[in-house]
Amino acid sequence: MKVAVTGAAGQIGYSLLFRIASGALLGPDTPVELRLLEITPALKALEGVVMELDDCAFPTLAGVEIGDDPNAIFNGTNLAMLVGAMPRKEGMDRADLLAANGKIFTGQGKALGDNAADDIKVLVTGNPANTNALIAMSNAPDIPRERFNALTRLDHNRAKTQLAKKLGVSVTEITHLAIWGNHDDSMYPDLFNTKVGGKVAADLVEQSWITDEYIPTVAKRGGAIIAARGLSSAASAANATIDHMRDWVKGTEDWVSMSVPSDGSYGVTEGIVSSFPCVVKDGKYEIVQGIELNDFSRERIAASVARLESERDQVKELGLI
Ligand code: NAX
Repeated sequence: MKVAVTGAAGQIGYSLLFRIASGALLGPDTPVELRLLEITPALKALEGVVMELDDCAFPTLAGVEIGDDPNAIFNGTNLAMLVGAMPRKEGMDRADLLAANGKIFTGQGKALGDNAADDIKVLVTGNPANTNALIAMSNAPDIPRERFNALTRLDHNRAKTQLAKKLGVSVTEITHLAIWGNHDDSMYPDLFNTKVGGKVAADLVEQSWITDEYIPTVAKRGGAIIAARGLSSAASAANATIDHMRDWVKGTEDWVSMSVPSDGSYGVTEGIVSSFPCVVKDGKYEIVQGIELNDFSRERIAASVARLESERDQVKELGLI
């Protein structure tokens, strides 16, 4: 399997590549060829990372190719993890950030459309992930839309652990958890459908805890990690990227949170890339249907979807989609 990673010399890349190469993504029996994209000034650093990959002698690593040309790197790619993005710099507002990333994701979307394998699956981690996925998807009209996802699995994993800690249970007891909406501080973890040892999670905690502690803790976790570590989350983001792609390829038993192009389910505006509870079978995800959402959940989801609509409108105005 040819697995492309962009932003490969970055922080997340430094965790992600070694896990993919060691078999954590596709298992011990599937050789992977890594195809690593970086901007030209970062290629030297990337060469160093490749030396370290060599020095691991991973049995599942069949080869590594690096470069700064997306057309060459995406050639024949089966799985693409789009991690590299333009970070927000001082003086940049959200519109500047969307425009700067727009250039990257229009180009990479086109390059994927022109060069990737027929079974390509694309997962966007680089922020603003949902809208970057929308841009890439819109610029690759020959790739089915449902092959473009964005990462909300890190929010999902954070939400699971915070709930497990509150209730003093193992994460393995928690099922049917899902993040809805955008990967930003408006994302909504729904505890009214989450089960803990068969019971409804929301019945085991106070509503005030959900509103005032739980949701803000999950939403602000990235900031808390920056405050403590001096750097943004990287190993956990790499882990979530692997979790999402592995489940998309290999299938799921429980619900997982995936940001996918909306088909209008639950009133989420069609076409935007929003997080839903999903299950995967035979390499295809489905948005879980028939979930009951109470007024609180509907309000929170609508607020997050409104953010996504606003980002979509901005990138439309910029001519990126
Ligand atoms: P780094 O700044 O360490 O690495 C990013 C790398 O991308 C750099 O090496 C840079 O040279 C490269 N890059 C920039 N433009 C590129 C292009 N056009 N083609 C190829 N490579 C390019 O950031 P890192 O900490 O690794 O984070 C990467 C992205 O993940 C950021 O956008 C970040 O905001 C996002 N995150 C997303 C998360 C999520 O849950 N969706 C959580 C973690 C993370 O914050």
